[in-house]
Amino acid sequence: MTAEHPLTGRLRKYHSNFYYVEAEGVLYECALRGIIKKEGTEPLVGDFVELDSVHLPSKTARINRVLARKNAITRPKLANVDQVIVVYSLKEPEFDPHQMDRYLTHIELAGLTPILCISKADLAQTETDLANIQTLYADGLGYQVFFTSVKKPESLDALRALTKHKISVLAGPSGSGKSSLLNTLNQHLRLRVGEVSEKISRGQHTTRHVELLTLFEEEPDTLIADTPGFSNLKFNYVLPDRLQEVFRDFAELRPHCSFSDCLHVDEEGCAVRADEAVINGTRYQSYLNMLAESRLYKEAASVSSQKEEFGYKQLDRKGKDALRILRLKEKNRDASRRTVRQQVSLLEQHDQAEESLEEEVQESETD
Ligand SMILES: Nc1nc2c(ncn2[C@@H]2O[C@H](COP(=O)(O)OP(=O)(O)OP(=O)(O)O)[C@@H](O)[C@H]2O)c(=O)[nH]1
Ligand SMILES: [Mg+2]
Ligand SMILES: [Zn+2]
Repeated sequence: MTAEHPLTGRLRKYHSNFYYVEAEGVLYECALRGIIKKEGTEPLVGDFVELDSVHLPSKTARINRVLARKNAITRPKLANVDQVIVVYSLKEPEFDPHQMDRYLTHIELAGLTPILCISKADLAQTETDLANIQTLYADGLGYQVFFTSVKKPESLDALRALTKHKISVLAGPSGSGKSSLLNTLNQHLRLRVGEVSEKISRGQHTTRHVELLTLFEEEPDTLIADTPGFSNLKFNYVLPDRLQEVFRDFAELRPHCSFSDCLHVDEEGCAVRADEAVINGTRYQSYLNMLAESRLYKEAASVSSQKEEFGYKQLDRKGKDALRILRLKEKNRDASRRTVRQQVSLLEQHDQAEESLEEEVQESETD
């Protein structure tokens, strides 16, 4: 390494305020150059970074620069990813199509095509359990769907083949069996796995950090990220038009809607709604739930940009009115459901709690 050719590597893990960077076969424990923190451009696991102050004997260095990334996902937080595999168990925890749709949509919004792994297939009571999922997601929507069980390691073969020479991420709820899958692919990994009963009663996460792992020494370009489980993905970061765009269910009919900005709810001349039988009812309900969050986001965004233009007082009121009307609309649609506003705020609280989880764990581990 010279001044013209500084050492670069890939960030594998962030833990207890240290960044672990793999460069030329060595894992360096790295601190971050102050300016990167100041600018708020901290690297994500999967990022390529430039190192300085490299000290080989102690395997320490400093991250001097974060190189441009080709993509990034926010939950779990990773950069430069080739594919995301959503691991959702058939049972324990019970398969939830609305949650699954949230994961799929979140990944599509990041510009990636999700792959579905339905784990714990050994817990299927009837063949129909599996067939229904296959019909909806594979035959209907064209996603790749794999059914796996760690009790039948050969059930992982097809999934394993798909990960070769790629950077893959396992995402999904806590307890769905992400770490167990990796342990089954390579017993030497010995990742911690949890007890389902414990998780349900205590809301425990077994995996605490995102980590990019080399699955097999002889295949250094195959990397898989094990990640902490999460749920309650919210869609208050995306505009409604973009949301409907990634919903592949609408792809064929969308061009025939009368209005180009149709959101396929109750607009006149909507081709998607013209024949209710065309779109799966469960999927459509998932869409409506996400759309409600996305609309709130749009309202809030437009109010805050107007505030900048026209001054605050007047528009504060306008913004509150907009939210109140939305709330009422939602209430009318389903009186028994919590208002979307409340849902969003609950999700925000949940998210903050999850984000502080890593810090808490780090603190308790260093105690
Ligand atoms: N019956 C059955 N149980 C499984 C299977 N895969 C995993 N489990 C069990 O599910 C539980 C949770 O597995 P983990 O691998 O810790 O789940 P995880 O997704 O990594 O969870 P987090 O790290 O908290 O996100 C463990 O008790 C596993 O033994 C499977 O294929 N079949
Ligand atoms: Mg795990
Ligand atoms: Zn439409």
